[in-house]
Parts: sequence; structure tokens; C-alpha cells
Amino acid sequence: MFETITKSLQSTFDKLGRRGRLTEKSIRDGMREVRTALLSADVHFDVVKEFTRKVTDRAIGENVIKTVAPSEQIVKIVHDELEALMGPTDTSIRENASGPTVIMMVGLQGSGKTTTCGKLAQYLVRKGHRPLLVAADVKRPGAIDQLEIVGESVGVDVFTIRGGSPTAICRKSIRHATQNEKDIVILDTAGRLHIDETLMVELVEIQRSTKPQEIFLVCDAMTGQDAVKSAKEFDQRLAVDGVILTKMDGDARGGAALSIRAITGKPIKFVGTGEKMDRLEEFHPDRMAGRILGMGDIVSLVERAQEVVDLEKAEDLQEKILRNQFTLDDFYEQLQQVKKIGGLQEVMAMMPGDLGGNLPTDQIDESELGRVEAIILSMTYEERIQPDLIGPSRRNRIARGSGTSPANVNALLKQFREMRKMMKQIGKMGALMGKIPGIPGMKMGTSGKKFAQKRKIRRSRGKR
Ligand SMILES: Nc1nc2c(ncn2[C@@H]2O[C@H](COP(=O)(O)OP(=O)(O)O)[C@@H](O)[C@H]2O)c(=O)[nH]1
Ligand SMILES: [Mg+2]
Repeated sequence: MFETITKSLQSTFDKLGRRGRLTEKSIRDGMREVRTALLSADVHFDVVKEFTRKVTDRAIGENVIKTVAPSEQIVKIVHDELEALMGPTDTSIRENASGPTVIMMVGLQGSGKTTTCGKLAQYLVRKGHRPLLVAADVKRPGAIDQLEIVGESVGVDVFTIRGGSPTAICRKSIRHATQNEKDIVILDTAGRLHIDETLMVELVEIQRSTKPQEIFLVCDAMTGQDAVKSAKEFDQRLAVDGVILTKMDGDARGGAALSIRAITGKPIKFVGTGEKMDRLEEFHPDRMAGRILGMGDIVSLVERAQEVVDLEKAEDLQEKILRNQFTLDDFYEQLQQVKKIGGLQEVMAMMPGDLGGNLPTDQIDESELGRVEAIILSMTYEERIQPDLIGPSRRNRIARGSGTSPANVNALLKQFREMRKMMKQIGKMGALMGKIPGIPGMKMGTSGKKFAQKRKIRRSRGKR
């Protein structure tokens, strides 16, 4: 996501930073580089022009040159303007006061509508809703079956009428939803490879007969400015409420993400970052601006972790660190949690600076993790709890059992001992902090448990 822009912006800012004192000329030179970076990332020409003009005006007008850290000030201005370019956006769904809320999904064929319907359904279930998926793409062979598979995988019912017209299916789905106590209806409509009149007529008819609270346009980020162009056309006919940008995981440039709002006036509401059903993120312009600048997106990472990581286990772990009882068994558990979040690459990509954007992700060796896992699994339970028990002969057996070498086993044990030492320090600090009035420490012990319970309750009520 955004690798192209991030790299060139960072090198521009590095150059500005190295200059020490900035002049109006060096700012203008820097902005020329920003302009090239945006253009080569396939951002719409008008957007680039306007954007660089605003940043330059502010950088010069606010007398950045005279401030203590001028290049940092410029990064801040670029950040703010990126945020303004992509926002504001509101991801809450407008509710229907009388009857089920209707969300209509539209977009070109292959943009990711059906997949996104499933993701959105899962997202809404997590928020405590009872959605119904509606298969109204009767044109594409297999489209109904596809939605049924998607629905099953997220545990959400799918309504359709085989042989029915799209409008009839959508209209009848609303009554079906009411009868079955569903509060949200998600309409998966047909697409075409290009916008054509028959499609538009069909969609307008569905819109008239179901009066959706939200019409979301699903766009494929990888198609860049074509996505922007089609968004404009869909919007002219249907007055869409927002855009869901899919396949952000495969889009290194980000041209659509940065242009769509400015060109169509429609906000991005969600982004799709993978084929799996949990790969849907709320769109937050401020966080996205941070990612573009290589400042990471810790907030999204934490949110993601909260969704997939077992809170009870996290609590137990914190207790163990505090008591210095962290074992290789716990370490193994940690690795499993990282995997759930999406692997180390995913985690690193959301980290700021050196840890994140700058680090070529191909340098992260996921197979290394596989090796570590294999070694731990080849140990007995006692050995995982007390690695000091492992003598030379056991070390050789473990190496053989895990398909690694004794040196690999040694390296892991050494690393683990160091990690434990570090954790001991952290544990002490946490305990100390907890003793200072007004500082809740590291949310450990009983108060931490209570915190976990509270979150669970809140979650089961559907409010996060
Ligand atoms: N990598 C990736 N693939 C996606 C994403 N969203 C959808 N896809 C894939 O795009 C293809 C078309 O999706 P589909 O939902 O059938 O599109 P539709 O024709 O608009 O209904 C499928 O292979 C999906 O798995 C995404 O966010 N990331
Ligand atoms: Mg489809």
C-alpha cells in the first residue's frame, strides 16, 4: 500500500532535513519532488496541482523557515493536507427508522462487490447487527452461488429468488428481512466490465424500489484513474454515498485513494486489503496520511490485534511477565497471535519509520519463524518451561527433531534468555508504575482482568 509515494516522499524530506536551514527556494524544489512523486503514483493531475500549491503556500506563508525544525514542519503540513484531501469521512451507517436499513452495493464487474458484501456483513455482525445478504446479480453465471458461499463463511443468511428479476429480489428481500428479524439488508448487485445503459437502468430501478439508506460504490484501487473515472459516472446516475476501495493490498501507488475524494466529492468509507473476509478496514484519513508518510499506523494495528487476539491470554501473559514466569511455551503462543494478525510482514508494515516503511519487507523471513516454531515444538513441556534443562544431547535431539541444527537451537535459547532479561525489567517497571497514584500501571493483575471483562461485555452488546 502506497510504497511508491512513501519512498519518494521520504527521500524528499530526508533531503530537506539535511539542508539545515531552509530557504523559499529549497521548499519549492522539495515541492517539485513531491509533485513528481504524486504524479508517478498515478494521482489525478488536477489533484496534484492543487495539493502542491496548498502545501507550498502554507510552508512559505507560515514562515516554516524560521521555525526550529523546518523540515518536520513541512512533513506536518503535508500530513495535514493529505488528511484533508482524503477526508473527512464518517463510517457509521445511516439507519432506517422504519424497517431494515438497506445498503446497496454497486460497481463494475470484478471490482470486489460480492467479496465486500461478505466482509461488510461480518463487520456488521461484529458490531452487533443481524444483516441479510441479498443476491441480486442474475447476470453473471455463478454469482448467486458465490454469494451463498461467502454468506456461509461469515455465518450470514443469503436471500435470493432463482429466476427472479433483480428488482423483485431486492424488493422482496426487505420483507423477508423484517419477517426474520434482520436489521440490515446488503444488496449485491450486478456489474459490467464497462458502464452501460442497461446496467444503469437496472440499478436506478433497484434504488427507486428499495430506497437504500446507503449506496456504496465498490472500486478496485489497482485500476487507478479508471476507478476514479467510473466512480464519477456511477455517482452521476445514482448519487452514491461513499466509496469502498478494494485491493489496496495490491496497489503500491495509491492514485485512486488520493484522487477519488477530490474528483468525485465522495468520501472513501472502507478499504479492502485482502481476499479474506476479515480484510476490511474503516477508512481513517489521518491514519492513512500517516501510512503514506511512512509514520505507520499503530492505531489500526492495535484495533486489528484486539479483534483477533485473545484478551484473556494477553492478560495472562502480562501477569507472567510481571512475575518473570515467561516461558518458551508462552513465546510459542505469542507467535501464534502474530500469525492471527496476518503475519510478521503485516505487523511490520504498520510500524513507523525504520521498523515499517523503510524496511524492505522481503527481508523479513517468515520461514525463520517456522524454524523457531519447529524447535519449540520439538521440546518437552518441561524444557519449554525451564530451557536451562537442555543439555548438549537434548539439544542435538531437538535439532534433529525439528529439522534444524544445534546452532539454531542455541541461537533461539540465547535469544530467549535475553528476551526474558528484558521482560524482567519491563515487569519491574510496570509494577512500580502501578504504585504511583494516578498512574494505572500496565493494566495488570485484577484491574486488568476487569478491563478485559468490561470490553467483552461492551462487545457482546455490539458497541465497540
Ligand atoms: N487482493 C484482494 N483481492 C480482492 C479484494 N476484494 C476482492 N478481491 C478479489 O477480486 C476478485 C473479484 O471479486 P468479486 O467480489 O467477485 O467482484 P464482483 O464482480 O464485483 O462481485 C475476487 O477474486 C476477489 O477475491 C481485496 O481487497 N484484495
Ligand atoms: Mg459479484
